[in-house]
Amino acid sequence: MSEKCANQFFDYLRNAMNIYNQIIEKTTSGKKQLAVLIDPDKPSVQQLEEIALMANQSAVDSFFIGGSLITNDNIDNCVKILKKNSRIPVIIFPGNTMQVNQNADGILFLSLISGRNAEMLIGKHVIAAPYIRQYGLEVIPTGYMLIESGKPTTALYMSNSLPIPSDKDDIAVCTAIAGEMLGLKMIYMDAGSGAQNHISFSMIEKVKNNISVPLIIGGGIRTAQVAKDIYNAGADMIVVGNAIEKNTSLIPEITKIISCFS
Ligand code: 1GP
Repeated sequence: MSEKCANQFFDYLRNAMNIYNQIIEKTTSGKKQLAVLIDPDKPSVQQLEEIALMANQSAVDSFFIGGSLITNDNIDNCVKILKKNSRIPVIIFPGNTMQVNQNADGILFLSLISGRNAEMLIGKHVIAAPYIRQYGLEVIPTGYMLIESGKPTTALYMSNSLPIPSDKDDIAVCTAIAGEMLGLKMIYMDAGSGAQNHISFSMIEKVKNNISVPLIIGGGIRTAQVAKDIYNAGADMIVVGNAIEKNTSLIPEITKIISCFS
């Protein structure tokens, strides 16, 4: 095979297998998705290996890794352990520019469209862009919306932004529509890690009915029943962190529910 043909073949494979294409393919075929959120500060090597094993057995769709405030320099180590123990895509879910990691598969290029903090809308992105390009990470431009969830979360405090009030479905809908119009490829509505209340079913349903890009829902999802209700409301993907850290058997419980949708 000539070098040109080989390059074309690898480009084809890269495009065919990229993370976003897989998310779109699953979303359009109605397959619900689960992302397991790893806070790099928390798990031991043994816990990470256990989560990876459980995720492999249950066909989890993605690992998200990152956090609004990280106090240990452990993200690279976590990415490497996940990559060593699993073929599930590892996607950076960055709380700030320091979390960009060259060993991950992709990055949610989050613009905090619910807030009016210019740094979170575009400022951090300017700083991170050359590194992300250099690392060759797959970039998934994502409209990130923080929703009020009972008490202030770390995400809210660290982002220095106001959340969308939990009962203002119209604001959420208009924000998501604007995000899609700006060209963002996914909408991620987050009640924040450890949220007291998850996002309301009515808000999820209304946003889903008004956008065509995949809808991700996270924050405060603690049981398989709530996961099921959130999928029913219209989420294409849910993100679960804290509850899985406490109880890894929630992974197969949720993927069992997903199999009922397929
Ligand atoms: C937070 O949506 C994620 O950004 C997950 O939240 O840790 O509450 O599951 P939890």
